[in-house]
Formats: sequence, C-alpha cells, structure tokens
Amino acid sequence: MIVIHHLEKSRSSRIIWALEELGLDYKIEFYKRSPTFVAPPELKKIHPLGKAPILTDDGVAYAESGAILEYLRLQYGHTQPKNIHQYNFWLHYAEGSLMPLFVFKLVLGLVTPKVPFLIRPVAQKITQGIEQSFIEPRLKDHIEYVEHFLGEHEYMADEFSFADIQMAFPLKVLSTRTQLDIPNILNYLKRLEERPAYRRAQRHDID
Ligand SMILES: N[C@@H](CCC(=O)N[C@@H](CS)C(=O)NCC(=O)O)C(=O)O
Repeated sequence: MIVIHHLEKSRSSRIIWALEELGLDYKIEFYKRSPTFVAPPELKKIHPLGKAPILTDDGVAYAESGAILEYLRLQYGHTQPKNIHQYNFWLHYAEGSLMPLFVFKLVLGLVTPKVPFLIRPVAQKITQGIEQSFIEPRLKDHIEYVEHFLGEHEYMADEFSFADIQMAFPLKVLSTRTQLDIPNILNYLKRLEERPAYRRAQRHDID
C-alpha cells in the first residue's frame, strides 16, 4: 500500500501529482503545519528527517522529493525519459539550486519581525543588504536561464516527465512574484496545470 504523508502547503503535492500521472492507488495522510509553519513532530515517526514529502510503500519510508519521484518512476513507471541528461539536470537543479534561494529569502524575511522592536531597523538593513547583494543577483541569473530554456523547449526533458513535476514547484513560487516578466515560464506552468493528472491531484485539496 502506498501512503503519501502530505504536509499542507508543501512539496508533497509533487508526489500526489506523480501518483496520479502513474494511475496508482494510494492513500493520503494529511499533516498540518505548526503556527511557526514547521512540520509537526509526528512526521519524524515516519522518517527521522520529519520533512515533507515522505512516501511509504509496503512499510518502507522514502524521503526527498526527487528521490521519491525516481523511486516511483523506476518501480511503477518503467519509463525512460526522452532526454535523460536534461531529465537528471532539472530533477537535481530544482532542489539543489533554485529552491535554496527561495528558502534563504523566506528565512531572511522572518528575521526582522522576530528581533526586539528597537533593533528592527538594523536587522532590516542587514537582511535587505543580504537579499539585494546575494540572493537577488543569483535569482536573476536563474530566472533568465530557465525563462530562456522554456522559450526553446516545451518540457524539461523534450517530453513530459517527472522533471516537470519537480520544476513546477519552484516555478510556481516564482510566478507569485508578479512584477516579473516571465511569459515562457507562465505558459509552461499553464500547460502543466492543464494535465488531467494535475487536476485530479488538486481535487484532494492539497494546498
Ligand atoms: N529537498 C527536500 C526538502 C524537504 C522540505 O524541506 N520540506 C518542507 C516542506 S515543502 C518541510 O517539511 N518543511 C517543514 C519543516 O522544515 O519543518 C525535498 O525536496 O523533499
């Protein structure tokens, strides 16, 4: 029996989408975030890292979204991505390069409201400085790179693959930055969101 341990507003939506693409039977266990937005301790009982997603299959726990997608593809999908090199690249790039910048940005945003009122202006100056000098220039390079790639490719690995599921998550985060001019990324997301399996996954109220 496949169980996806789904934390609200999290990367585990990727796995539900993949399970729908594969047409597998599965059960969802829902977990709520704490008021500070972290995962509840119960997730650590399923896998010591306690991060979402976690998938269990016949009692064995699998963590890390890219690795879970690969587990599902190899165990149940039996498909070879059309362009395996691009597939590998984007599968790793999503969590290895793109997501850390968003997480860094998120964490910096939490600093100022948490420090004593009197030193907030100082904290704000420091965090904004890091954001502008370190995060934003790197993010810009990444956005331009992905936007350019999607101007020339319909999917990450020549045809739809789990690399698209992996990449859709950070690109969705990016798309909420409304001031950005990223038509290729937005069209790509729209294409993915029209997939029947994506829509079936959304029916589970996973956000
Ligand atoms: N690289 C990991 C990231 C796992 C991760 O950080 N998941 C987040 C949810 S999107 C989480 O569990 N956050 C709660 C916490 O850190 O307490 C993956 O792709 O699975």
